[in-house]
Amino acid sequence: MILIGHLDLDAFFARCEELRDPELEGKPLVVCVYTRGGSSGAVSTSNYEARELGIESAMPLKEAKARATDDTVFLPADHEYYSEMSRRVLSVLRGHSSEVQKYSIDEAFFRIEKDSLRTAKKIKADIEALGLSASIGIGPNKFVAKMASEEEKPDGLTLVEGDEVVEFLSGKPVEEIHGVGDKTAEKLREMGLERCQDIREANSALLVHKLGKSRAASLSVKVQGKGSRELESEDRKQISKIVTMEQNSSDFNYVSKELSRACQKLVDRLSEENTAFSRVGVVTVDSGLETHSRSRSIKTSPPGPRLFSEAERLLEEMISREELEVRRVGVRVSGLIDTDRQTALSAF
Ligand code: TTP
Ligand code: MG
Repeated sequence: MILIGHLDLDAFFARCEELRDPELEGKPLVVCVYTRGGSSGAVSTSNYEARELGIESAMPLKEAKARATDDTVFLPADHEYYSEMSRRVLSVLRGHSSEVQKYSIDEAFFRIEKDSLRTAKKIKADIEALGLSASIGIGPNKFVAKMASEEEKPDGLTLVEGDEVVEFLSGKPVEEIHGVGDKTAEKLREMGLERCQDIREANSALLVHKLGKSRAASLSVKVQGKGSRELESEDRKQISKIVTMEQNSSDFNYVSKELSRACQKLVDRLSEENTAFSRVGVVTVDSGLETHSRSRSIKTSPPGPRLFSEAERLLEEMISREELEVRRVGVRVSGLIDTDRQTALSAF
């Protein structure tokens, strides 16, 4: 029986810093992204000692400083170093699995063909040898695996399969469902649906009415423990560029201008890498931090000039249909093909 594993590194950026400077170990440590020349910023992540002080990801630096003790250490984030560590972790996974999907800088899904617990233990040991620590969840699909990796953090290993799946999900609060943002969670709560089980038992016509067809469908698949198990491997990978707007907006012209900026950046990168594509998508993150996306296949080449017009069309459909208040907007291409038609691309 094929299972899916989900790996999430523990306190990743903070652990990397402790590894580089073992003197930090045992002290509260806060990794930050500074803005305005260092006078303000936000917490990127904190180690478990700092979390005990209540210092958490995305907290304004000012608030973190107010909670800090004298021995708390603040460090700037070093993405290049973390990316290198992330690559090493992926290569460990590839040594144990035939199919690996990188999901974020510190997360990946992987296919497990047999001996799931033994395989996961070996992966954890190899990651420990790198000086890092990971939590692994294993389930029949990506959604259950991801929920399971959260279960015993840090250094966790949780296997959920067969009859246990529905019960494992039943009591989980709707906010914890991966892919459910603040707004959807609020709508679900308004409907009196607080846990996965409530969604499973809810009237499906009412769910569709409140959430729209596609969101209701994907949610009900998830809570039944029947999510997708398909991993997006390297050859189906996508490239995206997403920008944060200066202000949230539901004005098509304003958002479209930002989208054009994202498209230009993407075209530059595609041009550098001599890559064409056959599918265009638009991604938005709304003011409730929920992600929306829409995509369409196109005839390949010359892709550059058509990217923005296609993306703009998708954006228009998205904004008019869902009345979005957009915070971030981006463009994504997939179905990537190597090409030497650099001139066509840079003609954008
Ligand atoms: P997470 O996996 O969410 O956090 P974590 O690995 O630090 O802690 P946990 O043990 O709970 O998994 O995110 C991975 C990294 O992404 C994290 O180390 C820092 C970065 N990050 C940010 O920069 N900002 C954020 O708001 C979050 C949530 C993460
Ligand atoms: Mg993590």
